[in-house]
Amino acid sequence: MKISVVKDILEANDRIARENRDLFDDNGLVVFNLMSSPGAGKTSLLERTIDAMKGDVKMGVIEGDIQSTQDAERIAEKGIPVVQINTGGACHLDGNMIRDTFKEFDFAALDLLVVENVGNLVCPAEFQVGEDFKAMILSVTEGEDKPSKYPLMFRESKVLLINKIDLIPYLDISLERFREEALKVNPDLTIFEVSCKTGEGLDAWYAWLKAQVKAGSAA
Ligand SMILES: Nc1nc2c(ncn2[C@@H]2O[C@H](COP(=O)(O)OP(=O)(O)OP(=O)(O)O)[C@@H](O)[C@H]2O)c(=O)[nH]1
Ligand SMILES: [Mg+2]
Ligand SMILES: [Zn+2]
Repeated sequence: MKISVVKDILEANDRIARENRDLFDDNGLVVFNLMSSPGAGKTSLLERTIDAMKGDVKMGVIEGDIQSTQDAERIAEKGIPVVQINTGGACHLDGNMIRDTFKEFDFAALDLLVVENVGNLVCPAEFQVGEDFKAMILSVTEGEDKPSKYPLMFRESKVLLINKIDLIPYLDISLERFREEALKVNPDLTIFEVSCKTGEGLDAWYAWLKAQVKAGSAA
C-alpha cells in the first residue's frame, strides 16, 4: 500500500497561505507581514502609521504574541479593527492562525491589513501567511552584524526599516554599515531610516506604503 505523507509542515502551510492570499486578493486588500526581534518597534511603527494613513487608507491589524493583549489594546486605542492572536508558546504565526481571524473582520471595508508577527528574528520568516510582502524592522541597538547572522528574514523582506535612529548619538555604531550589511544579504531591499519616537524619516515610509496600497488594490 502506498502511503502519502504531506512532505512537510511548510508545504501544508503554503497551501493555506495561498488560500488566504486568494481571499485577500478577492477583496482588493493589500497585506503585509511585519517582523522583527522583540521590541524593535513593530507596534510603535503601526501606531504612527495608523495616524498617518487616517482618511486615506482603511487599515486593520492582526497582532501576534505568545501571550497577552497589550499590543492589540494599543492598536484598538487608534479606533481601527484589530484581532489578537495568542500563540500559547509558538514563536511565529502561520497561515492557519491568520485564517482563524477572518470571521472577525469585514475585509471588503479595508484597504490594508497588517500582520504584526511574534517578536523573533528567525522563524517568522519561514512561514507565509498569505501576505503580499514582508516588512521588517531592525533597531540600531541590535548591531550591524544581524543581517549576516540572521539572513533569512532580510532575504525574504521587501522593505527594511532601521529604527531608533534617535539613539545613534549614544551608541558606537555606523548607520552606513547597517545599510551595507543589509544590502549585502539582500540588494533589493528598500530601506528607510526612521525613529518611531521622534517621527524622523517616517514620511518617506508613509508615502511608499500608500503607493503600495494604491498599486495593490488596482491590481
Ligand atoms: N528611543 C526609541 N525607542 C523606541 C523607538 N521605537 C520604539 N521604541 C521603544 O521600544 C520599545 C518597544 O517598542 P514596541 O513598539 O513595543 O516593539 P515591538 O517590536 O512591537 O515589540 P514586541 O511586539 O514585544 O516584539 C518601547 O519602549 C518603545 O517606546 C524609537 O524609534 N526610538
Ligand atoms: Mg509589538
Ligand atoms: Zn517559531
